[in-house]
Amino acid sequence: MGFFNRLQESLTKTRRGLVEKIDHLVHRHKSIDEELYEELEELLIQADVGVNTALELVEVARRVVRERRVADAGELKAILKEQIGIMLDDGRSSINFNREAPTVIVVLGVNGVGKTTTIGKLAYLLKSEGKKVILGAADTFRAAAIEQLESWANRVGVELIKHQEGADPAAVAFDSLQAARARRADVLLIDTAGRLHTKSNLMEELRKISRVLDREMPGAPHEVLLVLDATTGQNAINQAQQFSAAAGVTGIALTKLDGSARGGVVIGVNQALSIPVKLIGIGEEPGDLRPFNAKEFVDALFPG
Ligand SMILES: Nc1nc2c(ncn2[C@@H]2O[C@H](COP(=O)(O)OP(=O)(O)O)[C@@H](O)[C@H]2O)c(=O)[nH]1
Ligand SMILES: [Mg+2]
Repeated sequence: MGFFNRLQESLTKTRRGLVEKIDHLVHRHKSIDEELYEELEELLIQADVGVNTALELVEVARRVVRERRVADAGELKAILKEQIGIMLDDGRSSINFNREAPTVIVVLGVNGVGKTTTIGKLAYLLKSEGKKVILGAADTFRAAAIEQLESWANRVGVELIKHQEGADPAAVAFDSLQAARARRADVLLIDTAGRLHTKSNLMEELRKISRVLDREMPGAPHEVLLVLDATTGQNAINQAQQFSAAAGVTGIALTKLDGSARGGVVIGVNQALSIPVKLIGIGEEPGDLRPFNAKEFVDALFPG
């Protein structure tokens, strides 16, 4: 099965919670009135697009309906599909590759969202594009975290730079960058811890990693990817707010869209912080990560 079909399948629950409800709504109403807009707003909020984004979408729908003199409620679905596509397609959804190698990508996020797995899958994706990839194991909090990344490195066939458990993550980042340069790697992917004793501690550690990288290679990291778990809905948006305030997030990798009923969060996350979603994860296998494409996403969500 191709990625598009699997994406479509992985959005089944989200489609049920959003698109099929829109279908029912417009069938019940036939004509477009105030009550319809109110129900639409509620339905969007329930589908995890977030309150502000829901309000914004309904506003946009109203404007389009007025401008195009739409009378039939049945046309509302196509308008929403179109406008969600426009919202998501902000032209910044691809990974920032630096002109000078290596491109340094730091991966952040709370425990369990899928950072390490996303790095493994991203290494696989980049390698399949002919790029030389190195991984840096800067989540030194637990030995198991280093081993997990190492097993991905072996599985995908890329090199890993690691220190002992408990080592300074910034030192691992520094050594990884040295190694990436020495071996002429195209991309360095750095894993980080999701939890320390306190949150301010974690944020300080992440800032230190960035400082050390920038000192070694001005401009690095070129991408700070925040990993968010799509099954956590509004929580994901809260995490995005916290991390982006502290760590200069440049893009989002949204994982676990497979089996999530909360795929609407893609729209909310993108809008709430104006940080583009760059990657989406739909499973645990190496091939289950894909650059985010707004058109592909809305086509999978709103088939037909
Ligand atoms: N179904 C599914 N599971 C995922 C996805 N990404 C990660 N996982 C699983 O989520 C769990 C936590 O992932 P991990 O990479 O260890 O998270 P980390 O703590 O942020 O590094 C693991 O069991 C992964 O296999 C995804 O896109 N889909
Ligand atoms: Mg991890």
